[in-house]
Amino acid sequence: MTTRHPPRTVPYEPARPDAESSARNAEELLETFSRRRSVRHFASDPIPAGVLEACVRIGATAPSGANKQPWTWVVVRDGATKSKIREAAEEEERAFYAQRAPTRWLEDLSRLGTDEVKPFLEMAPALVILFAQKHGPVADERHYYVNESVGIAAGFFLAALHLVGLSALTHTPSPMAFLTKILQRPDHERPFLLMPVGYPAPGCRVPDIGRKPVEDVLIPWRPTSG
Ligand code: IYR
Repeated sequence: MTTRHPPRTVPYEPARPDAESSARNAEELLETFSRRRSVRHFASDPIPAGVLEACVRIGATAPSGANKQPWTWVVVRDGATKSKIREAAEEEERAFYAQRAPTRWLEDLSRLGTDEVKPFLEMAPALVILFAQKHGPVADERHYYVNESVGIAAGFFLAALHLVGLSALTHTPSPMAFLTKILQRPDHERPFLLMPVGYPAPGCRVPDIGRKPVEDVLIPWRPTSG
């Protein structure tokens, strides 16, 4: 027998800006987000107290399948653990760049200038490791649309970082099982993203790459008549 309960509800009537402020806000946010870049060179400056926790909490406001919130965020700040993570990541990355990566993939990466050396894993003041929970702590608590949910949460988190002036890299050394081990996470959690977070190093440079024009990504659908 399935048990279905009528949902409990609360009022939701967020402030609604007038059309003009909406348009202005949208333009300003577009400008702000167009300036966001992934960073691979971090200053060692600390992150002000409370800021990173607030950004994680913003990430954790994301919508998720059946509101299961299937994520765990681990924040690493100590040098010893950062060094362990760097060492393990570089071991995987050496195998990737030397053997695993197909030529075509290496070609695509060449304009980013990435290689198997990952000093940012020690330089950044914090590493945020986002884990996706395949199910709840007890296996019969099911989670739904886990990748979609955790991906949206990561997006919220990255947006929050940018809005508070922090930078990050969405790093995916592959495979990432070493993070489960080093950070002592249970088997039902799978490492999803490793994000060094901090301020760009003085003189930081990023690859000269751009975004696709809107015409290439947005189709304003017009129904055809008949
Ligand atoms: N994980 C490797 C390779 C890499 C893959 C992609 I796709 C990138 O956009 C960047 C890097 C690394 O981190 O170097």
